[in-house]
Amino acid sequence: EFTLRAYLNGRIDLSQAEAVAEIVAGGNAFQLQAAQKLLAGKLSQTAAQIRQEILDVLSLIEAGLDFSTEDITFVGPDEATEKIERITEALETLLAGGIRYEEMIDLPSVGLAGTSNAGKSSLLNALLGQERSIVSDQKATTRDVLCGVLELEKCRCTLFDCAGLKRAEADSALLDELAAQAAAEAINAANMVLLCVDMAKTDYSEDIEISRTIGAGRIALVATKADLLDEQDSKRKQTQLAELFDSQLVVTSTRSGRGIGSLRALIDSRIVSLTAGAAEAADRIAVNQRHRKIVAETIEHLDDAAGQMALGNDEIAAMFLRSAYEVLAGLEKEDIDEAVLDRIFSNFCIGK
Ligand SMILES: Nc1nc2c(ncn2[C@@H]2O[C@H](COP(=O)(O)OP(=O)(O)OP(=O)(O)O)[C@@H](O)[C@H]2O)c(=O)[nH]1
Ligand SMILES: [Mg+2]
Repeated sequence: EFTLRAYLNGRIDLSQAEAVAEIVAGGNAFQLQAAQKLLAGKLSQTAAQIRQEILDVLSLIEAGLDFSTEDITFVGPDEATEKIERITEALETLLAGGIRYEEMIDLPSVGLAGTSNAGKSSLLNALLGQERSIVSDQKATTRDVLCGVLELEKCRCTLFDCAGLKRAEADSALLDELAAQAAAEAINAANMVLLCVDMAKTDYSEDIEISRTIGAGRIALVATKADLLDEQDSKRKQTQLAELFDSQLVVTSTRSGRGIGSLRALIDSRIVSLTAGAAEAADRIAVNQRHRKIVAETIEHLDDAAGQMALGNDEIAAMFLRSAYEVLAGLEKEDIDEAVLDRIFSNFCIGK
């Protein structure tokens, strides 16, 4: 409501209104920075500058048309074509250098993997601080993939729980198979995987097989149920697991709360470093689908203008340049129809 009013009263332009929506949805500090850039009107400024350049060429061509009977040349066809091409290049750079706004909004995902009964659902609940997933001592309790949003110090991500990953067995029930398949698909798509291994058990062959299918790059090894071992056994087991999985591990217990804070910190730093590319992206302008469409359409008109100019059709070239100018103006506020407005402002929720 307030953003819409600010826009309608001409206090902010459309790309700035979209930046407000982005700040509401932003998942981490980098996304926020990029949105703030947009809010500062950097996209509008760049577009305004480019529009001015279009206007400059257009006025030269039109002046030539006005004085076509006289022997004055304001701009030669080669020079005009070159100017138009330079403008096209600037727009292409804007598109290539822009970060995809939609990509920025997607939260990174972290999955809990492991064998059945490893303590995945308990860990999901402990990390989220709510009883999101059913916990029981029966194997294969969790069937569906379910998730929650994990709010960390530096970033935000989705955390999901799923069925245990296991080897396909000839006699496994259909429901078990479907659950394992859904889990495998979800884990495959995750940015980071918390591989949960039960500290209290002795045979880790299945766990090792699972870790191989996931691939070391995305895994963080989490030892669960530490409260079931005394300190000495726990130490011994830690060394054994670190060797077995060739990895550092976080020791946790959802009963005592041990390691939950460290695990949150680990997820936070991993996800932040994963999205580190976004840090340099913060220098770039966030460009959403609407902006990209406008820029691409402007480029098309400019190409047509350059083509016509080269053919000596100055009048038609001027017409295309005018269209390019008008389309690009759509980035801000001129000639925007209701439908576009509705779409932009429907992204806002009541109360925000
Ligand atoms: N002592 C102890 N028991 C735990 C801990 N975490 C989980 N458990 C128990 O381990 C059992 C399995 O826990 P779940 O969280 O349901 O395990 P899961 O990996 O989600 O199991 P599935 O959904 O069946 O694959 C339950 O009986 C839990 O109470 C822990 O930190 N300490
Ligand atoms: Mg479970």
